[in-house]
Amino acid sequence: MKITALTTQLVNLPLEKPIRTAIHDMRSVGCVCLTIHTDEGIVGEAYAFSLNALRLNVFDEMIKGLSHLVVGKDPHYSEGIWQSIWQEINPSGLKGVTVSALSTIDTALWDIVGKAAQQPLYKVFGACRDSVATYASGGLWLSASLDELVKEADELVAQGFVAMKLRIGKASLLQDVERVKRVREAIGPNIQLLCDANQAFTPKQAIRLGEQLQDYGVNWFEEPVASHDLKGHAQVRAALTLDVASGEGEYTRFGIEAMIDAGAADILMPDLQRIGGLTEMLRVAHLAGAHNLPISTHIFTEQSLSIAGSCSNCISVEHMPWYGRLFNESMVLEAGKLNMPQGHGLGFTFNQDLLKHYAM
Ligand code: SMN
Ligand code: MG
Repeated sequence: MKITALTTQLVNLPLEKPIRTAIHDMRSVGCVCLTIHTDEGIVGEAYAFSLNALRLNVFDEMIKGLSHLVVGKDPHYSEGIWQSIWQEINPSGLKGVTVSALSTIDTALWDIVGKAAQQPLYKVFGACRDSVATYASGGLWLSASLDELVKEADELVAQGFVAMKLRIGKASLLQDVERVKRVREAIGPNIQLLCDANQAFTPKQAIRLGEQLQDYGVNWFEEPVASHDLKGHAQVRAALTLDVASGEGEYTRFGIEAMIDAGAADILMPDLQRIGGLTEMLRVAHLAGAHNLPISTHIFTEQSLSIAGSCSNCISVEHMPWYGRLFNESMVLEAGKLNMPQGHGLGFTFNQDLLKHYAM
């Protein structure tokens, strides 16, 4: 089998309403939808995204600028292609948009491998489960009022979620505590409540707040401090019994390794676009496993399910509904868990009508 071409389609998916975290202001998500074509008619599909579709062309150019290392190759040589791209991007940097382009190509290659094997990818990788825990992440934003938070939390429970994530990082500790309290009262003691501070705090602020969050049965405290402050993460982690989750901003196994070495987190959260595709995600999952650490994948829900289905230390995937519109197939939530897709490859194929509708 030979790769014949890489093509991209750029879309901008509007969000229902503008939303905020401590550091993001979001109105839409722009996606570069990549299709890798082969001489046997099988295609591989994956996407990279940028918030509000800003600088999306940079991602597009970076992906297309690697075509010469992909076209003409057998897609089963995913490891060889990964290494040749890694070498090619070295002068431009081994973090950032270069790695995002590598990630997108790598993930699309694996989609082809699964389709050629006529198996869902989690079985190609070596399956360990057929469904995985998830948590609702598409609500409870920092921009929501207290009443909106309670309403959204009720809705998420009604949709069948047994875990959900609240963004924190308001101007005062009291406000954050009040928001956590109100959501906990709304959902009761049996639903997991995760808190994501999106790097809002200094280590001392995070420890003061974390001590109070513990009283509300918060199940993890995500990115309590600046993502690059690994020492600060470790201080927060040592001071609290609450689990610290972090790692969405890290690139490749080298970024995750630094977090592990620093003792920065109890739960590592690799992001498919930043980590280096499914090839590197597998490496990172196994690296974490070697240190007895769990991972929980960051966004990219559909595209990360094969990791959750094949890495026994992957405890959950983040349920982010933003990208569902891209695909013909839908994720299936049952008893609070997401089923592994049974389609061949990634199991999610681009909906061409949608891509045309939202084309940039
Ligand atoms: C997040 C993800 C994507 C965009 C903004 C914020 C957040 C998360 O950190 O973990 O879901
Ligand atoms: Mg986060």
